[in-house]
Amino acid sequence: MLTNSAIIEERTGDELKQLIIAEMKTFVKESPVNWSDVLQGPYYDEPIIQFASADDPLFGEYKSIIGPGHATPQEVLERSFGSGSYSGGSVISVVLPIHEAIRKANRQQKDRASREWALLRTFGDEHFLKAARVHLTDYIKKLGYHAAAPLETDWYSITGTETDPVSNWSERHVAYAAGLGTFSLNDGFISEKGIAIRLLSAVTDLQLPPDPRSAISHTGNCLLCSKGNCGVCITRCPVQAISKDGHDKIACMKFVYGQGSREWAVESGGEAKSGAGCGLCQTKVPCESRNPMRSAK
Ligand code: B12
Repeated sequence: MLTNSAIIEERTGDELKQLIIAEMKTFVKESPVNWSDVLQGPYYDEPIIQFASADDPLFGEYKSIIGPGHATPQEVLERSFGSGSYSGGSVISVVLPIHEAIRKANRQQKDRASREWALLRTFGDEHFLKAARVHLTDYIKKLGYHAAAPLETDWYSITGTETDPVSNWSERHVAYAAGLGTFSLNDGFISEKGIAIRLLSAVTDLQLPPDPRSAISHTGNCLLCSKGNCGVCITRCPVQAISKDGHDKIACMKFVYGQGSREWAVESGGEAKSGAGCGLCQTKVPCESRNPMRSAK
């Protein structure tokens, strides 16, 4: 059996990427946290995993695109492992496609999330994403490297919840940097497995070859933004929070995490603090489970 240092020394960067990808695919397939007895199925299907360089200048640009508080990968590593410890690294981003049965249930909905989507919000989002972030960083540590998942740190926060909610580590922007897809009209992230997904990420000092970004713009996978011929998510939104001009985050947030949503979460078997979510703009839309621009090109 190879020791951890032998695993590192004898493998190329691409082989190490494949090890991490295989580890996360196995975790998603086998973790009991990714299983609902109530739904008799998993929350998520096989993930897509890609990598960005920690030194990608885009992370610096996010200080103006998102806000000055958005952390760079260097800041993530230095906050966890000490200032002056930084000498490069990688950002790992994971797309988790939502299982078909949960998407199908939400497709039938017109006014609020389905019971299945509400259960996903508590157990798939809050419980499983946490378990997967911890698993990913633990695995990299076992390989002998530092790793931190920003959403598991004590400095991670969401501010401006009354006016313009914004976090200091945006999983969608990280996924964009790793070449996993683009934003949509409604702000959602459209990957090759569509928009009905969840995202997680971690930063490591292990230097791995980055994946390329091929998107023509930051909204390149959105049919309406790219070809002007969609807008189905506008009609799906139960609170008219989406228009051709974009996404009203406050109207969305009040509905998605408000009192009614919390009550529906509990009634469905989830937790009040998670809310039921909504996701109507992510189901029964052309980008639900694929990149619609792939077939439209
Ligand atoms: C705060 C938050 C919300 C807020 C605000 C959302 C928002 N747009 O910011 C509210 C409460 C409204 C919300 C709602 C929902 N959320 Co939410 N939310 C978050 C959270 C915690 C932070 C998001 C954040 O910081 N955004 C930063 C701001 C700046 O991003 P933005 O406004 O979207 O970005 C725009 C600009 O940056 C712009 N842009 C301009 N110029 C440029 C240039 C470049 C190069 C780039 C890249 C971008 C760019 O493009 C973007 C789109 O217009 C993340 C988890 C995380 N930490 O990432 C989950 C997250 C974004 N939410 C998620 C989900 C699933 C939902 C809901 C479906 C609810 C549910 N669970 O059922 C709805 C969907 C709303 C929607 N249509 O996007 C998923 C996203 C899945 C996806 N496919 O996109 C995330 C990633 C959670 C997760 N771990 O998977 N959410």
